[in-house]
Amino acid sequence: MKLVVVGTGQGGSNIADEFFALGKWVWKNRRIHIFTGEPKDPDTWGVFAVNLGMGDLYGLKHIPKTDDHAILLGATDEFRGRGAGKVNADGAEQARKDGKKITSTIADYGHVYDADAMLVIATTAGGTGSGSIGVIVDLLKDTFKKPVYAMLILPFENQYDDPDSMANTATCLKKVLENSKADAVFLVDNQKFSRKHTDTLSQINRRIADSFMDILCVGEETDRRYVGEVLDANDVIRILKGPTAIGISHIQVPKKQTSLLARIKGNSNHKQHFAVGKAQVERAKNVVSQALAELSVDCEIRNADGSFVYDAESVLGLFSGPAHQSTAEIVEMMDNHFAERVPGANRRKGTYPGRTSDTISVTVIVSGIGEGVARDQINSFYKRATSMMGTLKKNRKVRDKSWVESAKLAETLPDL
Ligand SMILES: Nc1nc2c(ncn2[C@@H]2O[C@H](COP(=O)(O)OP(=O)(O)OP(=O)(O)O)[C@@H](O)[C@H]2O)c(=O)[nH]1
Ligand SMILES: [Mg+2]
Repeated sequence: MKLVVVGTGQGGSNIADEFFALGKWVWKNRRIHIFTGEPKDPDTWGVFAVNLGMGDLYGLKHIPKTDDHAILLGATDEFRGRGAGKVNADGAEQARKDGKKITSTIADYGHVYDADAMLVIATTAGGTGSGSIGVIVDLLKDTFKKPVYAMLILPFENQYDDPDSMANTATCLKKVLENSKADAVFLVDNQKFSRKHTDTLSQINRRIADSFMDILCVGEETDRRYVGEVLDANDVIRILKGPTAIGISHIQVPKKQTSLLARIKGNSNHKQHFAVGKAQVERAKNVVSQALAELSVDCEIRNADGSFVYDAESVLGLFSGPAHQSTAEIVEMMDNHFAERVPGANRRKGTYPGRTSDTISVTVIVSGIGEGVARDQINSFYKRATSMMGTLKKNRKVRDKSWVESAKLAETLPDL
């Protein structure tokens, strides 16, 4: 699947930069190109960073820091490349004012005609990214008429009591989920991606981008040795709709025994062979369950007895592993597991055999999410923001009033 990627705001641009790094890795190691542009010339790739802050753009490691890929908004306005300072209405306004600059840069340097889809990424808690993403999504949809996906990075738990972060997150979600032309919205919870307190943002960004590796590669694979049950760009595009989560899980498996002794032993003992097959399926089943647990945002419905299911329109699973592990039995197991866990959903499945010799991994995408933890979390952002904004307004009024009282006490003093 070939993408044009646009990161907006600092976090959004950093993640787009990490996608660029991933693109370099898969080109070098797999000879697969996942962006538009000339594969051998990264300066032409369709990956862009949009920002109000010049400083944020200088932090990029891979996206060229030139006018053709780093798009600076508000340069002629009062912002002068300083950022939106957490006011996302300013982020939205500047993206609207500079809309032509955004679309013409992407039209001139994005090779959009080659793209299967466009992905716009932003964090929700800041000003620039959270304000501009909805505007940019709409601009791209209107201009290029391609599938446009948004990726929203939700705040860490320790930001839940910060009024600015909540107001920005809630207004961004409202715009992108309810009032934008995005074909689907990937929800990514920063908290879920930070496994330890010591995790850095760049480690989190890398995990986010890496979740997309196999799903982007599989349809572009041209080496026939690695083509399994094909899952191409259209299979993915057809299921992506509304709120969406992606998850990936890996496990190391023993390399296939190839020594003469091992082969003689294996062939002479069918019982053992059968046991190994069963263990293989069991192991793969754990990876499938783990991929659901590792979704970019929690979205299960938890039952009272501790079990859980998912409410979604579609679910897609991609099994990738050594060729001898990608058996029909394993694919059937994956499909049955999804049928059980995401009842009533449309199911798509594919395999990507042989690209790795000692790792199996499962990528899962759940799209058109309905009831469940994700929706509860979004509702809670809306409620928190509404209540915090109300409290801020009330407190401001009380404070202003108290200063009026102070000014009264000074009334009879001489003016300087
Ligand atoms: N995953 C991830 N999260 C980030 C990153 N940078 C910032 N964040 C988170 O996103 C929130 C918003 O920060 P930024 O992305 O810098 O905000 P911005 O869009 O540039 O907006 P302003 O700086 O307010 O104009 C922060 O509070 C962090 O929680 C990043 O590189 N990766
Ligand atoms: Mg910023």
